[in-house]
Amino acid sequence: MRVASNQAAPPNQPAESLSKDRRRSPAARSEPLAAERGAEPPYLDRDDRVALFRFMVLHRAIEERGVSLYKQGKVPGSFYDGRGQEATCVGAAFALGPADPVCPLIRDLGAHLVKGTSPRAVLAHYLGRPGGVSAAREGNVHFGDATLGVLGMVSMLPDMMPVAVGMAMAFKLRREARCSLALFGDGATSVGDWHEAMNFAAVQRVPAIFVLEHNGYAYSTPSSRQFVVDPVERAAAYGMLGVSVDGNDVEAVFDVVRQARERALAGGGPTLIAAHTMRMHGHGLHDDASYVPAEQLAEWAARDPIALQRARLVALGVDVETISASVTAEVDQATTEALAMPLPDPATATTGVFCDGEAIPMGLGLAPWSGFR
Ligand SMILES: Cc1ncc(C[n+]2csc(CCOP(=O)(O)OP(=O)(O)O)c2C)c(N)n1
Repeated sequence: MRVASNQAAPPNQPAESLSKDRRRSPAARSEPLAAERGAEPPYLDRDDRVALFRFMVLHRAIEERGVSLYKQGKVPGSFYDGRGQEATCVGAAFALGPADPVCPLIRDLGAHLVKGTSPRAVLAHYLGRPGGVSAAREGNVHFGDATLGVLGMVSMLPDMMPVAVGMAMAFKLRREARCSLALFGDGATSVGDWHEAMNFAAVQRVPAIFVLEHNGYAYSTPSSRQFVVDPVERAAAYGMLGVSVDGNDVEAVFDVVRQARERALAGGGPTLIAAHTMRMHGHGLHDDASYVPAEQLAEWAARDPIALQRARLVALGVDVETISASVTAEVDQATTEALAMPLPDPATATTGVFCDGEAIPMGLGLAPWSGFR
């Protein structure tokens, strides 16, 4: 089910709020307007559809490299990836404006990348190097770059949801045309904070978007042993719209989040989006996911989000091999540079952990905007 658009499409953000180093200048576009594009999905031109594909490929390639480095003993701690869930985080982040903050989970590297975090910084973070995101002070997938509007994750159960609601409340009180977005797993929906955040957000009609990554398992607990009613149906009980979407279809995810954002900025309050997807690996590398039936994984493998977008682009005549090769080269280069960085000085271990000066403003439009029309 798709959300019906509730207003004419506004431009995503005023042009003056766009970062100078944004990925592409809207003025540089040669594509026709959406209304003239026929078969193309609304708001996405060919460049956008390619960008969505590239971000997903980059997400997967960086994590594959992370797994390899982890197995070589070069990544401290444990390692978690989002294989199979790339479309949900990439599609959701792509629909945000440059000043809209996002609270990603450990599975959502693509959201960091869309917001402008560099592969080099991510790999350096995995490797514990000072050049990593937030100087590699957190666990290897708990990171965020506040200047880009990406919040480092506290926990996924669902502690970032009240944080997203708080930010949205601030935007409402300050009358800023911004919204916040929180991503969380189905395990989070059984915890009290989730209900408090949903209720408060609906009562206050804050501009927040909640994206549930419904991957069927909370760690090893299948959804059937966690809830009887699909969590998306709870949205109505709180007084907000609940929408289900194919979480492996990056363009569909983009579209529901885009519409939720329009609604939020128009004062229509929060939206709960349930993106149905599959975690193709265990909770972390220490978990072999032997509790997941092989047939279930095979079914989802046949619906791989990257393969789906790839097929679309091939039909459009896009040279996907060249894109994939450029991603590999970018990750190779980023890995080389990250490995060349010195390990941190232990004396600096607590530097920057606590705020000892001015707080960093949260994503004041510095993030390169995806730039969809
Ligand atoms: C408050 C809190 N309790 C427990 C944990 C340990 N823990 C981390 S992830 C997880 C399950 C998460 O399930 P879900 O949100 O569905 O995410 P998935 O692993 O399926 O992607 C648990 C129990 C935690 N991180 N924080």
